[in-house]
Amino acid sequence: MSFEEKLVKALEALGAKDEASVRALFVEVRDALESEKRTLLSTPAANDADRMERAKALRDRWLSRRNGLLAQVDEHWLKPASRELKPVVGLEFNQLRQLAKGLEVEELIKSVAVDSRSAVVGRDPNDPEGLGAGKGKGPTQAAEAIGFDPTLPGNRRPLGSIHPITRVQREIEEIFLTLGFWIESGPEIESVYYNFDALNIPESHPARDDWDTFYIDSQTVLRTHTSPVQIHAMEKYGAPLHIIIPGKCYRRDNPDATHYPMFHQIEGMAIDQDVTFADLKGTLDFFAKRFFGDQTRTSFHPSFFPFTEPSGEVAVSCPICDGQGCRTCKQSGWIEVMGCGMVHPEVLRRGGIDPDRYSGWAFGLGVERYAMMKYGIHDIQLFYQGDLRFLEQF
Ligand code: FA5
Repeated sequence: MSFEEKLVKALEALGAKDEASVRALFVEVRDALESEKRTLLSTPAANDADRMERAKALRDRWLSRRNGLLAQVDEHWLKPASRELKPVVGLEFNQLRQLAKGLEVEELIKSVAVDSRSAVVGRDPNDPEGLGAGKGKGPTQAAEAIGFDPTLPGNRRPLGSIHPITRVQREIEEIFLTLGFWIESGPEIESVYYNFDALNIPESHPARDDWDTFYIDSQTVLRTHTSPVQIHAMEKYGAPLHIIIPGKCYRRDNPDATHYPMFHQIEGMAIDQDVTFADLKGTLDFFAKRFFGDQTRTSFHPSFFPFTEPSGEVAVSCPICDGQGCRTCKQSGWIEVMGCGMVHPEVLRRGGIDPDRYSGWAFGLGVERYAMMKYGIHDIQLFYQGDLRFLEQF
């Protein structure tokens, strides 16, 4: 069976029932990825356009969000993995994702460029210093072989770049992946039950006004936050659980400098035995230092969310003025960056987890806010106006 055929089968159907057999499957996938990359780099291209086209095709084959090979690993191996195998599948999947970063077109073009330069000077790409001298072709033949005239001025072809929101989302994901969390996702079109009721927000609760949204019909909404995926994940995997949930959310908010009707959140959730608020504080303090810099301090204030008890807001010392007070932090020295708390026992129960045996914490943050702080952007609307003068800066 080819590795591609294996990707559309569940681990169980492939007989992968322990860590060793899961690892062996991932080795096969990684080998295939590296071999396809090597083939691309070593096959001469007719011209720049041909090279770019082939680089994009390889990138899409592996990384296309919809049906790329990595998406299939996610769909058929990671998501349905049993509770016992989930950690090793998650770990292997993360390593595969790291490796697959080398297939982004910018990276491939860089590698091709290094390869081409090596060929032009008649050197082996694995021997850029030419230590195995005499083996390479002469400069002219090599340049002809790859259809490249080094005497001509270079052709600059505009490359798309990664949207700042995606960039920041990936950066946050990486921090939690290194801590052993895995990525979970859920539907953007959500039932009223998961968006509200299961999160301890009954129909009469005033919090429904704060999270007013777009209704598809009386029982179906565009989700207002990523928190409903807490319930989906608990139902699916039970405890213990360590996940982050990035995704789009929608609210009936008028656009202004800090609000948009569509935005992105990242939810985090950890459930296990004896999990305490101290674990939550330690994890979020670590995260803040990684994202904003080692000098960052965190501060927790009491707050209210119906699905956590106790609940809090986390503030970080202003990364612009280091807590001295400036325009960005409105002279307070602090910036609020997320809501959090201990998962309410009723929410655990709704997810099918026994609150007498397990406890957990959760947080939710707005990605746009992080991107605005990171890049000093003062109007959220810039992210979604599609203005190239703005986007090309990233
Ligand atoms: C929530 O949505 C909670 N679900 C977060 C949570 C999860 C708390 C788990 C406790 C435990 P809140 O409504 O404050 O909380 O939204 C979180 C973040 O989403 C906000 O801080 C803000 O950065 C972002 N956000 C909310 N509405 C918008 C909007 N219209 N435009 C852009 N960002 C928004």
